[in-house]
Amino acid sequence: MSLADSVLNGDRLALARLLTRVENDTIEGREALDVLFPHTGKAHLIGVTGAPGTGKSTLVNQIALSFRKLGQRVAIVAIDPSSPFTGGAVLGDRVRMRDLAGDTGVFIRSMASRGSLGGLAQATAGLVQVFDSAGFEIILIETVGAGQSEVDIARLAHTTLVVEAPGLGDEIQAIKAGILEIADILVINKADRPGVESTERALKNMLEMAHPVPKIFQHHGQTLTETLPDNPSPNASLWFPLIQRTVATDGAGLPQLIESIQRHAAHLRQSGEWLTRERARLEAEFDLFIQQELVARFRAGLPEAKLAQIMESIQNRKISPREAVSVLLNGGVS
Ligand SMILES: Nc1nc2c(ncn2[C@@H]2O[C@H](COP(=O)(O)OP(=O)(O)O)[C@@H](O)[C@H]2O)c(=O)[nH]1
Ligand SMILES: [Mg+2]
Repeated sequence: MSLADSVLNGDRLALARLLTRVENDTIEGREALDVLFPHTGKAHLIGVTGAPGTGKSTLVNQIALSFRKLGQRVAIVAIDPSSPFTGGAVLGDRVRMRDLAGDTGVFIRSMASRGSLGGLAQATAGLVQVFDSAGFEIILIETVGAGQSEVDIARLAHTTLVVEAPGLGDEIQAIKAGILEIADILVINKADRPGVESTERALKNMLEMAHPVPKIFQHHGQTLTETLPDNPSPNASLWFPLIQRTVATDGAGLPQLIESIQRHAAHLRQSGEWLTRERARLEAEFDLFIQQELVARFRAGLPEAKLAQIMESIQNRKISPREAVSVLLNGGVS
């Protein structure tokens, strides 16, 4: 039986093996993904991002436990650039081991972050497809909030949680608008710590700047002050990010957070946004493979000597890189 078939049959050892092949982008991994693809598209992908130490791993563990109580199967993909021997990663992982170990409804996979950001997002997408086809209904993806890779991974997720913690002060001010734009739910974790109020105030202010008042609410004849705090209704086509307080170490705020996550999923489905996002994601994946394949073919058909000659012309400023490609694609070098 092929690895892909074994995964579809619920074989955990085969699942672990296939994840490694997909992560390493082997031919066998790629072919298995082709076989598994028709079985994907069912899972709810939840991205959890934020600065190191905000409590993401602890929170992911709690979210996983909550969904397990609802009878859903949960996969966790943790992308952690930090050494396994330092920082909060180990502790978070230990928490996971203790609470989730032995539960066959849970599968945890850590992935070292790669040199190339594109490669990381692609590898993550592959792992997620494997879990999705293996019947995991909830897939949690933990990333350290550090820039473009988070934005790429958020594009992969249906629902993105951005985790903050009180007491980071200036760092909150320094959060790029980009990270706020990808947040569907802003979690203020460590709500047992002082400074929660001011953190929440700062986040609200930033949200209002990042998300200009949606016009749709005026069309519905409602005043904005009435609409914004309780928003969104599941039918609204726009989603104003929710702010949720949690204490991941003892589970406070978790039921409300889970409800918000489910509300967001319902919103995506009812508004049609679920399909729109999925289509955009699949199209991006399609584009990526076209690029990789065409570049590989083009370079393979270009003799070494010719490439050297072209590069020399480019370096001597006789022809621009863009012109060189254009000339090559239209046959022959002038
Ligand atoms: N006081 C408090 N500590 C927390 C909370 N959540 C996590 N922590 C602690 O914060 C540290 C970092 O947590 P971790 O989950 O590894 O953070 P990550 O780096 O964002 O994944 C650990 O010592 C956790 O026990 C919380 O809600 N309150
Ligand atoms: Mg962590």
